[in-house]
Amino acid sequence: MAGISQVIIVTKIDEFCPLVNKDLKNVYKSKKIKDKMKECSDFLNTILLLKKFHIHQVKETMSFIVNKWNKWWYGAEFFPNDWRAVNWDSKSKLEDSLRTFTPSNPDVKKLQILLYGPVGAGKSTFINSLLSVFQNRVVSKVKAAAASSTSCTKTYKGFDIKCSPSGTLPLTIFDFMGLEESTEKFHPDDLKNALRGHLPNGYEFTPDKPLSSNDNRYIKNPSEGEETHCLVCVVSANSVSLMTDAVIGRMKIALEEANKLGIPEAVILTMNDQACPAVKYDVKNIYRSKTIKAKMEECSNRLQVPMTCIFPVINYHEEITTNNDTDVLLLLALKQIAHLANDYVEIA
Ligand SMILES: Nc1nc2c(ncn2[C@@H]2O[C@H](COP(=O)(O)OP(=O)(O)O)[C@@H](O)[C@H]2O)c(=O)[nH]1
Ligand SMILES: [Mg+2]
Repeated sequence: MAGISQVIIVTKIDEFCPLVNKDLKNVYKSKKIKDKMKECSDFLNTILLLKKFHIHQVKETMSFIVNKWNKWWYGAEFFPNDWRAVNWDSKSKLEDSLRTFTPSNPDVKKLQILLYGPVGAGKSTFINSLLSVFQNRVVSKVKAAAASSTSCTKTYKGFDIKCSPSGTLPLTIFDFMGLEESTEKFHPDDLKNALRGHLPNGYEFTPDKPLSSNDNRYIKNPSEGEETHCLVCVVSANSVSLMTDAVIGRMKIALEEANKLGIPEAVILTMNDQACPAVKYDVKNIYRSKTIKAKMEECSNRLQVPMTCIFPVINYHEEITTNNDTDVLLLLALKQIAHLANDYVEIA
């Protein structure tokens, strides 16, 4: 049976060591402090160091304690400040900016966003989460998988995001069939067809056969409004390290194809609540968690997508009500995607 957790708080470390008195950051450089900790650890193995409070050092000391606490409690290391600035009070401003967004090209009524990525990464749940934000309730319109081995999505379907009072946002999000480890349930040429606007909304995938240009469902001369304007890869933070080279390779082929056509790309990193317990506890920790930044960097390296195009979110996956902080992260990601897509359709 696990015993009651025990901690030693070592106080007055500034009085004890002049080096620490000069600068708190020296705490783990000081040999004196280390020796003292060794003495304590004969009794216990969890030690928190505390500097005697001086009013002008309260903030620094508090952040030091909070960081130690997070490391001890969640196993999560934190940056002293958010490394990417987020205004958590900006929800209604973000919602308004998306509601009133107008594509810069009059021939494009709705920006076409294509979601792509491994089965179970959270593509369908991401669409449900965006629908939820604008309806202020958790929506489950798109079928999401309970277990994530095979794709629930068998049809190429575009979703509009309802919002009041204007009706829908000026973008359509297409849920593409999920990438599977072994056998693919769609032909790779169908992805190329989707990027170029040849696939009709509602098209049903066939594993070994792409939509032929002779098929009457094939859109022969897609208008600018029918092409894909942004390719969004959806990846789970929880499994970014576990993705096989084969899956990464297929995602990179899609990204290269988009690149060839000049279509911008973005990555939605989901399941950050599973990747870092401190983020599950409080969404606002997302840009302070070193774990999440490392996941984003890994994603950036493996997919060769810049960090500026990677957006970590938490999807509504078990909640029954929406909340401000989760909404803000989802809205920030959607706003950036809308801007990337709009840059593509903008007439020079
Ligand atoms: N904890 C957590 N679970 C998620 C998140 N996003 C999706 N899920 C769950 O992951 C599973 C697969 O999601 P789904 O949207 O069907 O993946 P898809 O195959 O990419 O469409 C579902 O059980 C979701 O509830 C997230 O951000 N956090
Ligand atoms: Mg799906």
